[in-house]
Amino acid sequence: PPLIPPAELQSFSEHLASSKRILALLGAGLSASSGLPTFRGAGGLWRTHDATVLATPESFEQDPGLVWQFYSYRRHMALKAQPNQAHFALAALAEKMPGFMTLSQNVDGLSQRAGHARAQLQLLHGSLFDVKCTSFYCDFVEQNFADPIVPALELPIDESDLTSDEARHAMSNALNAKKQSKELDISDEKVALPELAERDLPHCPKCKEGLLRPGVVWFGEALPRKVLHTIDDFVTSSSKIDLILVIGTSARVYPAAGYVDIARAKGARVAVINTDASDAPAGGMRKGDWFFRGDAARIVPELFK
Ligand code: BJW
Repeated sequence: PPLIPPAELQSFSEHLASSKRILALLGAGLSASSGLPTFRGAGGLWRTHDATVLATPESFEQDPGLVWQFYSYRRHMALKAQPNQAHFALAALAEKMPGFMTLSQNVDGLSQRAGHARAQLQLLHGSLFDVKCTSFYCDFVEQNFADPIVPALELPIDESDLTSDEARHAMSNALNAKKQSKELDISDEKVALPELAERDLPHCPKCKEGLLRPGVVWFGEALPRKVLHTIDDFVTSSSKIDLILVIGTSARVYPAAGYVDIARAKGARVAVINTDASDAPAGGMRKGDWFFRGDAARIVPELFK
């Protein structure tokens, strides 16, 4: 059977062709086929921890070492992952259409690496590769792609299947060990987590005191003000939004999910791309909406052909 029912593809394509103002709301499902796990459902556990519980200021307060291990692991995985065809298709649409704006909940950097124009890409939940000082008195923020960000966060390597010669070499040369990809998967609870002292965690190079934290938005925290303003401007500067694409997101986290209703209120038709037929936006599906069921990495490029 075709990936997308032909009649639906046609009605969508016609609407797309006549659209001038388009929003895309992206979630973790977009990067699923790049090998990065989603938050809810299968893969939402990191070791024994619910990923949405680790993504809170309370968890960081309680156990900054564990939370840094979680984020350091995800930085590493995101750097190893490659953008998929959907990331590239969205980047190409942005280039073609000045009235297109992407609202991404993803922190993995894959849209940027697919060449998505930054002015048309709003990062609602920050980035794994921003770090900021936690001290109230310090305003330090930077982009940081170092992997690991500090030596203590180096992934442990599996020495059991190395020869003793290799093991000795690997111990003295972590980089080489990485190349041999003997590193252990610390998302697996059976793998022992190295113990970390607070002084081994990333510290602020500016105030020399504060602990650094990932520049992502945790539950209960406000989204970046500049991002919210830019989206507000996009929405209010036009009397009409033609279409909102809701791609690979459970659309349950606010204020992100609220953009679906905001777009609808401006006349937008909604196209959902999701592997799970039950993951419609909170208000449910309406007449004129499309639900394209399947892997975003395969469906999105077809939709923009
Ligand atoms: C595929 C696929 C494939 C799989 N192809 N599809 C109103 C009502 C109720 C609560 C609130 C409200 N307003 C605010 C709240 C509180 C809270 C909230 O929304 N809670 C809800 C859970 C109820 N919101 C907040 O706290 C936000 N802040 C806030 O509101 O601040 C107010 C404030 C103002 C002023 C001062 C102070 C405060 C902040 C929310 C931050 C969310 N952060 C996280 C972590 C980011 C860092 C990190 O990555 O670690 O963001 S949580 C997590 O959820 C992450 C994601 O971006 C986000 C959304 O998840 P997403 O992307 O949808 O992933 P999944 O796993 O849920 O879904 C994947 C989907 O893909 C599924 O549907 C699959 O089927 C599908 N899929 N493979 C296509 N191959």
